[in-house]
Amino acid sequence: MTRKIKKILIANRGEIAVRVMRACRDLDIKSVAVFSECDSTAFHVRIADEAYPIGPSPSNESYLVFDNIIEAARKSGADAIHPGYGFLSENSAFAKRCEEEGLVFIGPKPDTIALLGDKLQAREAARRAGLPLVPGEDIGDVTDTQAALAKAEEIGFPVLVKAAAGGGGKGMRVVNKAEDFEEALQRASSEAKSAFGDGRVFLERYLTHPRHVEIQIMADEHGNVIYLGERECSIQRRHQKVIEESPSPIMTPELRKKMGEAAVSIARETGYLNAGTVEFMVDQDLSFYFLEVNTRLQVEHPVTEMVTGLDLVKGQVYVAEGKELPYGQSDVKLRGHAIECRIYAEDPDSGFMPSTGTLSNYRQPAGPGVRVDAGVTIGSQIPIYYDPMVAKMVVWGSTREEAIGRCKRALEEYRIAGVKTTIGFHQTVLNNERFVAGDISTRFLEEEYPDNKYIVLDDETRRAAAMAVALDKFANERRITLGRRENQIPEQSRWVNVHRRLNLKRMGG
Ligand code: MV4
Repeated sequence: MTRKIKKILIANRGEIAVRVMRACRDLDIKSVAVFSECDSTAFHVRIADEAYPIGPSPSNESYLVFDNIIEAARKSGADAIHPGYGFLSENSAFAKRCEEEGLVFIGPKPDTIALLGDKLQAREAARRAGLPLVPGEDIGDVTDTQAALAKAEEIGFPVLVKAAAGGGGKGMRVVNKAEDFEEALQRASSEAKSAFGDGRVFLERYLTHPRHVEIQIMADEHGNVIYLGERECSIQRRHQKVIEESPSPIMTPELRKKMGEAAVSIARETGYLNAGTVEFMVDQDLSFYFLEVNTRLQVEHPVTEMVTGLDLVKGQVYVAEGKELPYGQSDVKLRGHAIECRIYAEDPDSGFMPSTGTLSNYRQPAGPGVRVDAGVTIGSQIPIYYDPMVAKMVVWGSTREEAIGRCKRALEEYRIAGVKTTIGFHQTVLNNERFVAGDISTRFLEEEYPDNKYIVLDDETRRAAAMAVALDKFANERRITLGRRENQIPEQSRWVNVHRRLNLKRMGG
């Protein structure tokens, strides 16, 4: 059965609300924004066809309140709700409420969201579907420490205690030796109990240097389930992704097929519908293990869009209308390389503290292979209430090397004033030798930059450096014209030298 969606309410804010609204325009569907008090003039409100207030600034009084969102949907006459990511996107009770109200929830069925939100049930579903799992055990009764310790010994240390209701790194504890086990187990369980109201935990053998590689999937009501390649997301700090790319530097066609088919298997096992992501860890020897399934459109979805040429949000709407996926597995061809930098309003020089304020200047990069998904524009306020990500800068190149080059060029073009941003930090990582070689793991940032010691340049210094490089290049070109080729210095070392000079100057040297 197909149903035509004519108007979508976007139960979100910022760049993802804008992204979904753009898809609505492309599909000739009306869009409805909702906004909290501090968001009344926000960019997503201006892009929408209509907009409704849903309460005070704190998200638990606005973007998270079922009734307020349902009421806005009623008033506007929307026939569907897109939840974006975060907020209510993985809330099975909200998806159910939408169904009860006769609204299409653009995402999986409530039961699938509930099942995969429970990491123990997700693990069992993965087992049934034949996915590779890290050796592990359920801890039925956390008070039976003897039995739990026996399980840990059997798995072998180091073990990781994970909360069943956790995910995304919440409620995890590494235990290196038997003596530390009992305390870690009790703490993890009571933490999970107070954070999620669910103290169930399980154990897994702890992998010390895994890569985080995830597979994008898409499923329709007609039994079609496809995978759309992978995203490498190992560059993260404290479970917050910083840079994502596709393809993964370690991927081979054979491994992609194996991981893709594994992702499709768990989707079939759980009756999955719409867009989703199956997360895996990949070890140094290229063995891979199931982690969890994210039942939402992810922040980093544009990376997949850039290499597949497909519009995932459009696909989500098609599938939600009950239509067949407009593309099959054989239509999915990966072309070139995409890299995403998540630009946060955070200060890398003070432990990545959120930096709030008004954007007194805002200018985005553009040009070949550059896409910016932003939730802000010049004059926008960065409120304290929500995630401080201001934009995603995504670049495409025909090779990884070209993508890295364009990424650096685009970061230099960025102009943001009024708040501190992570742009300088991204530049540091993009110049890191190990990153350039693709030699990364989830430990990359802590290993390369212990104690948050990044060489981060402020906007003024970056601009001065860019000008100095340009001057240097100009001078060099003149020398070349004059035939003095011995003066040519490789681009990389020139850049580094200019920074060194500027840093010395700044320090009075
Ligand atoms: C692990 C692991 C090592 N061994 N499980 C973190 C978030 C959640 N999705 C699972 N996570 C991990 N599970 C075992 N058995 C290491 C992590 C992990 C991680 C995983 C993906 C991306 C970033 C990470 C950062 C730290 C730890």
